[in-house]
Amino acid sequence: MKEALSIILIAHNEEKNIGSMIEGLLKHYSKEIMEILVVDDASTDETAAIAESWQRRNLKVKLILRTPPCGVGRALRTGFSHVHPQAKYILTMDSDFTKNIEQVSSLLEVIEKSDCDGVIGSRFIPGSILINYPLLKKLMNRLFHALVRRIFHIQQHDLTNNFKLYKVEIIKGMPWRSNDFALNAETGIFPIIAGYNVKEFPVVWAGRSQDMGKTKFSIFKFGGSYIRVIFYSWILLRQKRKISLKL
Ligand SMILES: Nc1nc2c(ncn2[C@@H]2O[C@H](COP(=O)(O)OP(=O)(O)OP(=O)(O)O)[C@@H](O)[C@H]2O)c(=O)[nH]1
Ligand SMILES: [Mg+2]
Repeated sequence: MKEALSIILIAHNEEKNIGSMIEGLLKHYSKEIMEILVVDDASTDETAAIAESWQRRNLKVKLILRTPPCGVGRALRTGFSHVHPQAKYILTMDSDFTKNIEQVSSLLEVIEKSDCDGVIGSRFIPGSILINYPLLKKLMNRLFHALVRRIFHIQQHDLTNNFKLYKVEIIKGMPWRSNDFALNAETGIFPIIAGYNVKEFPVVWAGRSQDMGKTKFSIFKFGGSYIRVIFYSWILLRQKRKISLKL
């Protein structure tokens, strides 16, 4: 694959990680990468300055500066709308996913060598490794997945990890709705409900160590948004059924 990959890195106060993410991705995948879109949401630290210095040095790095209201969903949607028209694949990643950089090649291999439309970097299948995953977060995550898998008859085990590789047309064609972290659930569920062939590949997930800055996720703040995604998914499923009835 030659320069067909658009990578979206969402970032809010990630000065400790964003430089190594950009550097690591460019070092390992200069042949595959068409662009790295860093979507910064009003960071108050050096995140934007670091990304800008990379942008000056490398034409593939593009910094997108958002203004409030902030949010993971808003940032991802902004990233989606800026993807280069000639990109073939979109890879989404968090800015603290330095341990996943080497695994990008595995995701690319799966999508290139099989007939699938997308690959989810999965934390919950044999071969996955979890480091420092807080117990409450894991429990809520598993509960959410149990519900979603049962309601929508979904086979995949991890829908909410923001380490996903899709063909561009899938990302461009979905009715994304959430403004916050819950968009990471939509990017897992919506394409599957729409009928696309989505595979999983086991990955590492490492919680932040002390030198990686603070987390922005809170179950109490964002939990309700994940429940709303179940409702949005149900609407999408109904629309899909209506369309297939008409055909
Ligand atoms: N653009 C943007 N990015 C955000 C916002 N909130 C969080 N992020 C980014 O979303 C990603 C995930 O946030 P994290 O704080 O790592 O949350 P987490 O991965 O669930 O938990 P930890 O890794 O344990 O902190 C990181 O790259 C953050 O910088 C936001 O409002 N806007
Ligand atoms: Mg994180």
